[in-house]
Amino acid sequence: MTESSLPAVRVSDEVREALERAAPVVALESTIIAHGLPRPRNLHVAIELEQSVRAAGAVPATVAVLDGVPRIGLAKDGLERVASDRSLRKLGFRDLAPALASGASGATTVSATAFLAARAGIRVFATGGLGGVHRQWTVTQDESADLALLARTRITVVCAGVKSVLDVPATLERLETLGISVLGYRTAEFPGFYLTSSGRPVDWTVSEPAEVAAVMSAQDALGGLDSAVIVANPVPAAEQLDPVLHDRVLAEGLAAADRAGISGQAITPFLLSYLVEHTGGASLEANVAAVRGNVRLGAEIAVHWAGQGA
Ligand code: PSU
Ligand code: MN
Repeated sequence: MTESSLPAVRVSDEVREALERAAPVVALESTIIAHGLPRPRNLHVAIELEQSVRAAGAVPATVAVLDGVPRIGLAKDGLERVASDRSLRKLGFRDLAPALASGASGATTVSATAFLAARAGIRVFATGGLGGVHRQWTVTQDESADLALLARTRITVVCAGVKSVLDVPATLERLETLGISVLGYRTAEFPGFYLTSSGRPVDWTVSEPAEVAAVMSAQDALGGLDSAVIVANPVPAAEQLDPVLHDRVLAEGLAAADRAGISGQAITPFLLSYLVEHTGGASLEANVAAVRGNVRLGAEIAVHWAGQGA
């Protein structure tokens, strides 16, 4: 897709040329950089992720909105801005039109990134964890817009599941209801983000990037399936958070949030920083390891999808 047919969106020259050649491209989100990882580590991770996509033979397309312009593919100064500008908003897909109209800048969540990437013709997207159904959903009705957007967007998303601060079983039920395919990558269990397994089964397991590309081809051959395929890729066992520590600290964090009367939007940042602090930073290392693995796998899938796999 060219800029002229997508006037509101600026696709970098490198990404546009890759798409025109049908070369492998991997979309990357920016919320994880701006709001998900501490500074200055976030910039180092952002740069490393792009390098790892290139090393695998694909072109990285980090997505963000800068000064009212959705950007697909950021140069170094764009990445630096996303990593350092504390005024950047967090933009879901419903925020895109108001952000464009007002000239706002923001990092894109999974929903906004998947929306923009798919519009530009990018089929593979790698991230850390998806948003999902929050604990206390029956009271708050808090469910990430990621799920609704992925229900109507034909894109393959590589992730390590959803964070255990969410309601994992409820999220899996919603994925089923919404018709989003879930493939365990070399696992029959849905990953637990910080943990290799959430303990919940998945219905389908694939073992190679080429198998994911085959699922994508089958989706196209069927037609009319405008929903996402999730490739659920566990953090390697050697790099996961110690499950005993995870379960203990999460339970303590949930109890602490309850005592402090924290609920709604505030609970996720509270629990995430509680986990980082009370695991001595180990949850952050597991988080980075998970993202790293997903981006590497996303690049391999994109290479196979472009017909260049071995
Ligand atoms: N999960 C993570 N780290 C993140 C996010 C999710 O482990 O940074 C971000 C993603 O950008 C995701 C968003 O799309 O949070 C979901 O936010 P919400 O629940 O507000 O939709
Ligand atoms: Mn929410």
